[in-house]
Amino acid sequence: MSIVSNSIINADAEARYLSPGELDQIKAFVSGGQRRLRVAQVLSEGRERIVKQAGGALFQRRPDLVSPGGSAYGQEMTASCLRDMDYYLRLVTYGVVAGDVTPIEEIGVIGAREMYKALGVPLEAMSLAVREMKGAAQSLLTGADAEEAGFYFDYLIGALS
Ligand SMILES: CCC1=C(C)/C(=C/C2=NC(=C\c3[nH]c(/C=C4\NC(=O)[C@H](C)[C@H]4CC)c(C)c3CCC(=O)O)/C(CCC(=O)O)=C2C)NC1=O
Repeated sequence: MSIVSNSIINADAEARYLSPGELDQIKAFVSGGQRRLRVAQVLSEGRERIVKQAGGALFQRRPDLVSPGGSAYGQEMTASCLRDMDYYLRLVTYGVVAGDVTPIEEIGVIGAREMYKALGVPLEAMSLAVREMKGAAQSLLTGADAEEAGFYFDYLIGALS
């Protein structure tokens, strides 16, 4: 789940001490800790604004989604769509904190293709929604913080397309 627990599991499986390489990776993880926590906090606190802004941008770009016959048409469907966006933003914060895409993958990517297919929701539009969230999130972040968050959004954009 994180580099720390993974390294310990791997080392203990071989009943050995953590290797210099593993300790280096953990050192990098720990020294980036303040940044990751700061980014996760900004995203968590900005979640309403990020989802609202990105949702607006998505429906402006893809008016077909909220038109009759569209996969987010009607108040309830639009609400489900925005809720899914909030789910994925939450998963991005998990990834940022863990310094690892595994939580995003396990909770939100595995099986997503089949699920959205069954629901009649185009996956590529879900990916676009995440792309819009990345844009909205980056307006709240600068420099290396924006890059840190961008990595997890990019992972998700790729995984959902
Ligand atoms: C945290 C992990 C997790 C995910 C990811 C998740 C997704 C998820 N999205 C769903 C529905 C939905 N998802 C959408 C989403 C969209 N429609 C569009 O056109 C857009 C492209 C997109 C928004 C950007 C919509 C409209 C529904 C409702 C579909 C329906 O009721 O027919 C459903 C079906 C059940 C329900 O409505 O709650 C699930 C399980 N649930 C989870 O627990």
